[in-house]
Amino acid sequence: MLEGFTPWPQEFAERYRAQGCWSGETLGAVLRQAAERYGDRTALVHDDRRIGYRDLDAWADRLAALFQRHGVHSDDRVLVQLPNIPEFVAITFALLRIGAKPVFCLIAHRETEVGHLVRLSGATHYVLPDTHREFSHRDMGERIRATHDQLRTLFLVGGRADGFVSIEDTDQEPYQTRLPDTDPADVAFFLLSGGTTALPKLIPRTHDDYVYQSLRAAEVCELNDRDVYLAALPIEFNFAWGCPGVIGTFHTGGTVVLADTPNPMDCFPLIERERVTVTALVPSLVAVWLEVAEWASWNLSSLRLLQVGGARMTREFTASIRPTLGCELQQVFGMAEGLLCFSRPDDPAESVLTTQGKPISDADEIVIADADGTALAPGEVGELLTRGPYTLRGYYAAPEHNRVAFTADGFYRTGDLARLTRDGDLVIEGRIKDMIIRGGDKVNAGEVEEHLLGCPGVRAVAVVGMPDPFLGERTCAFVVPTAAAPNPAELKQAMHARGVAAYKIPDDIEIVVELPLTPLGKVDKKALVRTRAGASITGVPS
Ligand code: OOB
Repeated sequence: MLEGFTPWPQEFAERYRAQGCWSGETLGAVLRQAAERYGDRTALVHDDRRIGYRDLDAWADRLAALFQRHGVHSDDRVLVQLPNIPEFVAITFALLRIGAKPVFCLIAHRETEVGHLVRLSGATHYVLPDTHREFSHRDMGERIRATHDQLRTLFLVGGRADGFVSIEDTDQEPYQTRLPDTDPADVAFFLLSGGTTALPKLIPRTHDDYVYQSLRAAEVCELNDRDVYLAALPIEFNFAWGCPGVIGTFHTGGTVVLADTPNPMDCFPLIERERVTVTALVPSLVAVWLEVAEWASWNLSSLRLLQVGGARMTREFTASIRPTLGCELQQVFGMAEGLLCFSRPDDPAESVLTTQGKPISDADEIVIADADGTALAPGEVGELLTRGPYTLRGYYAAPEHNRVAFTADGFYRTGDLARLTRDGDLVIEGRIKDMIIRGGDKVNAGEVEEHLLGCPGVRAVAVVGMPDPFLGERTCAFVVPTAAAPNPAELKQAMHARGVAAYKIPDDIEIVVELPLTPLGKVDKKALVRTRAGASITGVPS
């Protein structure tokens, strides 16, 4: 077992095996089996590239050999920062096959975030694109390597350069990696937490837990080998990777179509051309799809199921989806940490419109608790706590944080406020964690505050989410300056210069004389939101 990983207690592991949740299959084997079963059926489509299951499997093997040749070993952590391209999938399977642990970074991450992830994960290797959207990842990689001695090899996708290994340099001869004796109960890869603390944490996902999650999600969505899943969201996002996403589609032999962006102008032509049947979006993107669908003439009739999750929606908004897009809505409450709740195809129409459904596994345990941890009755709003066969038991190498993030009996404290309906459906009512859901991105208020405090001229700062008709929430920073007041544009520039991902730079910065305080002397963020929020929003509530 990887050091720093908190496994499930033995009693639970035995239970999940006995209940048939954990099958002992590894993720590397999922693709191998799909290649054996589905052969030349198309596994992946991107632009004009179409890759069959057998070819994808063989490609992953050649890449596994390349990684081994360049010193990637079992248990090594490898940062993977790539857009939605077939290489992402082949490289990840190659790493899984040799027992290395991919750490999924967002493509938007810059030096600050990537550097943090290198240190946190102890990564020794980094896979990156040459350039993406006019940003030189290669230059950023050089700079990060210069300050992180532990980073040994940088693997470049889509280019060649001195000091980098090109992933095109695989041997051509057929090669089949002997799947190493991977322990299915061990870490397969790492996801990033949206974060309840200032800096993102690493979420270890095991083979057992992720094979089960993606398979159950595929079953609930009734996926079969004729389904075509559009990966509109970035595939490093749990939602698009395994809920059921890419991995769930591979279980059932369907086809995954990779979109470059989730914008309708990219996705609608793909839906028409590839006869896409299923996709997943966050609410702020659904709003854009609905607008464009009103006038666009692409044929979207193949779409049978739209999964929507990641942020709250009003009933008015959910009710507009089916009439406009002509497909079923599935509400999804999910998190990189584990628990997934889905509404089901045969749920009553009203509960699909107004609830986030039920957990995908009978072995998931949910408790709604008050501030003292006492379980509340159905209908009462409290913090959502959860435990189950695919919900983590500890963040990677974070013992102190784990003491507060979990209850004594291993329930994860989600930081979400929720209630259960009489039928047992989950309804998310708000959050107690200090996080902003800005469109599809989770922005940690504390992290942005720390960056701003590091900028010249900032004495105190509070970052809050303000209602926004397009993003759901936008990030607003209230800054108390030192004697020389910085101007908002300079502050944004200063954050940018620190190498922070663009989506974390506040949308609005307001210079204030002081911050409101609670009776206990803490910054009163609720008061800031109450007094500053303008017109209330209609579509996507905060
Ligand atoms: C998904 O995952 P993360 O890890 O980016 O964010 C998790 C958090 C939740 O704790 C909750 O605060 C919020 O996102 N959230 C929702 C929600 N679904 C997630 N808030 C309200 N309503 C919902 N339906 O966001 C994610 C992962 C897998 C599937 C879907 C979403």
